[in-house]
Amino acid sequence: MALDSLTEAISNVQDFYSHTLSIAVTGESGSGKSSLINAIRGLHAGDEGAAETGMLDVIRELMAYPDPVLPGVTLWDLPGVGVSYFPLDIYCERLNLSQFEFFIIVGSQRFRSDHARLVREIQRLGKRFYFVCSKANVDLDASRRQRPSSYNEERILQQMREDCRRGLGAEGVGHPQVFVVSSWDPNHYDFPLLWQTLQMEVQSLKRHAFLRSLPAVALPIVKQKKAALKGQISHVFSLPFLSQASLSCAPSSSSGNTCSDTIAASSWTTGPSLLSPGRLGSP
Ligand SMILES: Nc1nc2c(ncn2[C@@H]2O[C@H](COP(=O)(O)OP(=O)(O)OP(=O)(O)O)[C@@H](O)[C@H]2O)c(=O)[nH]1
Ligand SMILES: [Mg+2]
Repeated sequence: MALDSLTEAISNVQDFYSHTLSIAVTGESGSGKSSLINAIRGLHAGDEGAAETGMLDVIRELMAYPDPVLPGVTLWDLPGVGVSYFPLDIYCERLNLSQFEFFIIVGSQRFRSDHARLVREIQRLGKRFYFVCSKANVDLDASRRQRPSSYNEERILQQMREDCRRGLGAEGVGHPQVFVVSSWDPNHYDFPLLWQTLQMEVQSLKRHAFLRSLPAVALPIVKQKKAALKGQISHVFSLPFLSQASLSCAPSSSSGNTCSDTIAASSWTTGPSLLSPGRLGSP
C-alpha cells in the first residue's frame, strides 16, 4: 500500500516535469500571431519549422509549435478572430479555449471590439493573458514620415500602450500586461521584456500546476502515515514492559510532553520523510 502511494507520488512528480504548458496565441486575423510565434521561437518566416505567415488568411485550424527555448511549452497558433467564416461565438466554442492554460492576444496597432470580447471570454474561463500590440514599426514609420520634426519614438510607444490599457481597463482588467512589439524587430520596443516576462510566467504557471496536483499526491500519504502511527502507538502501549514504564511517564513539568507525544514525534522524525518541505516545495 505504502509502495503504491510512493509510486503514485513519483509518477505525479514525473507528470509535472513532463507536463506541457499550452499557450494560445490568438487575436484578429492578420494581426501578426504567426509572426509573433516565429519571433518568440527565434525563427524568421520561411525558416524550417516556422509558422506560415502572409497577407491572406493562412490557417483555419490550430497549429502547435513546441518552443525550443522555453522548456515544456507549446505555443498554439489559433485562427484569426473576426473573419466571416469564424465569428467569435463559434470561435470560442469550436476551439475549446478552456484547454489552454495561458493566452497571448495579438492586436495590430489598436485595441478593437473583438479584443474586448476575447478578453471577456478568457476572463470568464478564469485564465490570464498578455495583450501584445504588434506591428509597432508601422505606426512609428507613419509618424516619422508625417511629423519628422516632432517625432518621438518613446512617446508614440507610450500612447500605444495606454490605448491598449484603456481598452482593457474598460473590460475590468486591472493592471493589464501590455507589450508593444514588432515581430520583425525582436530586439526592440517591448519584445525583450515580453520574452523575459513570458519566461518567468512559464515557471510560475508550472509551479501553480504542481501545487494544484499536491493534494492528490500528499493526502493519501498523510492518511496512511496517520493510520500507521496510530497502529504503532497502540502496539507500543500493549507491550508488557511499557505498561510499567508508562507509570513513570507522567507529563514532565518542564516540557509538558506526554509519552505518546514523544513516541509520535520520534516516529515522524525517524520515519521516511516524504513530506519534508524540500521534496514538496521545490518542483
Ligand atoms: N510591418 C510589419 N508587418 C508585420 C509585422 N509582423 C507581421 N507582419 C506582417 O503582417 C502580415 C500578417 O502576419 P501573420 O503573422 O501571418 O498574421 P496572422 O495573425 O498569423 O494572420 P492569420 O493567421 O491570417 O490570422 C504578414 O505579411 C507579416 O509579414 C510587424 O511587426 N511589422
Ligand atoms: Mg497566422
